[in-house]
Amino acid sequence: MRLILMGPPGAGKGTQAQVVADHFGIPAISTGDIFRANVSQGSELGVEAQRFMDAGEYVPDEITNRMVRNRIDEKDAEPGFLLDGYPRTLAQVEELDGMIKFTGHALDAAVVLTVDPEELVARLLQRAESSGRSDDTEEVIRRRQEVYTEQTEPLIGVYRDRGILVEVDGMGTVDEVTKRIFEALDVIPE
Ligand code: B4P
Repeated sequence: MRLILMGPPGAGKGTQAQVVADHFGIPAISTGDIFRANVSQGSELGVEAQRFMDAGEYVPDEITNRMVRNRIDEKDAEPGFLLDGYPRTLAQVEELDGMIKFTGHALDAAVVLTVDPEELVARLLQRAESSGRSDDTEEVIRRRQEVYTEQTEPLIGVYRDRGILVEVDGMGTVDEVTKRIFEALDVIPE
């Protein structure tokens, strides 16, 4: 099972990724989490990534692609994986195509969570109260939304054209959204 989970900042990707991945017995690979882990370790990658994340910009494709390639090469990802927050640009789509082709498999589905814009900001501002995330300020949240609209929204059409897009309503409680994701993926064999 090879899945990607997409959606604007605050749509619930990170929240849903682990539950879905656990269900299928595959690792949830979150580019945001890997970047944040590197930032807290003070690694070279973390230092490089932090200035982009703090500004609400995407980390350059070259850095992100290399990081995902290394992660997917790990043994636990052999049976499959769920990518949370990757790909986010057309260049990343192409890179992922290459990685998946190399495994001799195909991408099973691209799940996109849709949430009203006002709800997205409300969720992230609420998270800001406890997360300590430097990119959860109102100004940076707005910039993250713009970047998503410019660079990531076009990817929805790409996966729709390939016939693997699964659109899920991300409004409502976490459990309601999880249930909808499983219903939508029900057609895909485990
Ligand atoms: P991410 O960590 O992916 O940040 P995100 O888009 O905000 O998603 P996240 O998973 O954290 O939030 P979620 O929607 O689950 O990326 C952070 C940064 O890393 C990017 O801005 C970029 O700089 C960099 N980056 C990451 N991937 C990259 C890539 N591929 N290329 C380049 N750069 C990259 O949840 C948000 C909040 O909503 C949470 O508090 C959650 O509890 C809450 N929530 C979730 N579901 C809810 C529900 N149903 N009801 C109420 N609240 C809910």
